[in-house]
Amino acid sequence: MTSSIDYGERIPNNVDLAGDRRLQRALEGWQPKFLRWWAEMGPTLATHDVYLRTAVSVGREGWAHFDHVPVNEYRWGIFLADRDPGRQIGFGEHAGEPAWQQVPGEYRADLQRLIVIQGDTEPASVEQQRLLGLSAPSLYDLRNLFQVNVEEGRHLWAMVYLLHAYFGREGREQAEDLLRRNSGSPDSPRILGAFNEETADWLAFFMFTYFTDRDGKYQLGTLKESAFDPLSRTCEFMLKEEAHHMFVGTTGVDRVVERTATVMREHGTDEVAPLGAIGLDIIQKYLNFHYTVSLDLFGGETSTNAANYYTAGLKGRWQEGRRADDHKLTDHGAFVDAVVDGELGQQEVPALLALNHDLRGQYIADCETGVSRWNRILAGNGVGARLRLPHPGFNRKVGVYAGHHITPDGEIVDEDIWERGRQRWLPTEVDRTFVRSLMRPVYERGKIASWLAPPRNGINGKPFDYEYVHLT
Ligand code: BYC
Repeated sequence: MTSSIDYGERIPNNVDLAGDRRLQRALEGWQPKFLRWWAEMGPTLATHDVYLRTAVSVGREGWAHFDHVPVNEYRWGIFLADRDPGRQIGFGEHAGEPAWQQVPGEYRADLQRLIVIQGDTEPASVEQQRLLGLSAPSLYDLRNLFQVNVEEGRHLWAMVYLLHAYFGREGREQAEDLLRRNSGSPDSPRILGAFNEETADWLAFFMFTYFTDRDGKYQLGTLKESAFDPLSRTCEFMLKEEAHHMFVGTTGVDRVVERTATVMREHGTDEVAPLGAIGLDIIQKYLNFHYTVSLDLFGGETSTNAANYYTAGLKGRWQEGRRADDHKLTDHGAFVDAVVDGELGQQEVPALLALNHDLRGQYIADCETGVSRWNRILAGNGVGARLRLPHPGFNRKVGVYAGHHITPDGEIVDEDIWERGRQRWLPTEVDRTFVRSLMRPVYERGKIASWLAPPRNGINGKPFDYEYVHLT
């Protein structure tokens, strides 16, 4: 079943909103609040227009349309992947039953919670990134920032649609709260820790889009397996958009590393700061920070919440369909990281309890691929130093490692030693101030900041020196 997107509507959608007047009116009531939030909390840099991608279809071929559009007039809409009428539940106690088109009463609270947590991250990231346009290293990068921002806004719409369409008055109240909480707010912060941290500079932005957006990829991947079909179809389409966000992170860090390595090679020195590049030590510290706060987003290593979600069919595993087991896991065991008698080790627990750990393991393996890429760039420039992922116990606030002091090498130490190491392992105020000092905007066509290599390709076949953004 293919449903096209109707751009004649006030809210573009492929869910036949016009056929449900009540829902349409409710969402049209939320729309001006979203736009007000966007004006207040969205990108601060004023632009005339930006070369943006807009979804025009959810099919495999040609789903996106590129054009210059004023950012405030971006057509945020509601797009679900096509419905498979024969879809069956793939795991848990309802495995083999038809996927749900409505929310079963007994799972209402849990499903709503998952949707709210997911929804909360989307506007949070826009808030975290709102000042970055003021220091963009090129028009190409500025365009990518806006692309990520408008799509995170659309992902908020995706979750708000589900709340309005399936969770009644409570869902509508939750949708309001998604605009009321703000990243870093002392009174009403965002729900998950990483979304209350500042994304204060472009190195942080690239690390965030590499590590934190990648958590998004994995969480959305598990929700795509959900028995609740509208959630599954929503996440399937979000994942398509998400790929570009990770591209921005992967190639962004590539380009920082490439520039640093080039300067090191050309000048035969590790001291690249006076030459306007970012030293590998600072890159490693940023990596350590963003990786570890992103690991916290997976929750505890053992989780009864995760077990209950799985058994109920609400949240599956990454690529559930490819797992060669019974998809119920009631008689299985799994090893999870643990601190046993003061030593780092593993502990066997029922597999159902270990699902956060399972997902985190998939994520870590994926993160390794980025590090290998960046190390190939270093090697290619004849630089001997290497980047690496720190031990998963380093700098953790959630799960078994929280409360322990663990070094990036995976050694348990006392608090004093850890605190003394902190400045070697995590960005200091001096590091951040230095990085910020490099963040001078470059808005001239085809030009780029000193600390970053240009991209290999432009967007949608356009060259790097294309006029991606018209400033006001
Ligand atoms: N911060 O049973 P546990 C994205 C709480 S990113 C604060 O281990 P569970 C994006 C937890 O709520 C993807 N609290 O946790 C990226 C629980 O509280 P209660 C976002 C935390 O539930 C970039 C208690 O600790 N999507 O899309 O198994 C840009 C016990 O925890 C945290 C999702 O996360 C934390 N980090 O797992 C834009 C998917 N971790 O119940 C977008 C939906 C745990 O005791 N969420 N707690 O009061 C979930 O699947 C799960 O809720 C979590 C936590 C994986 C987050």
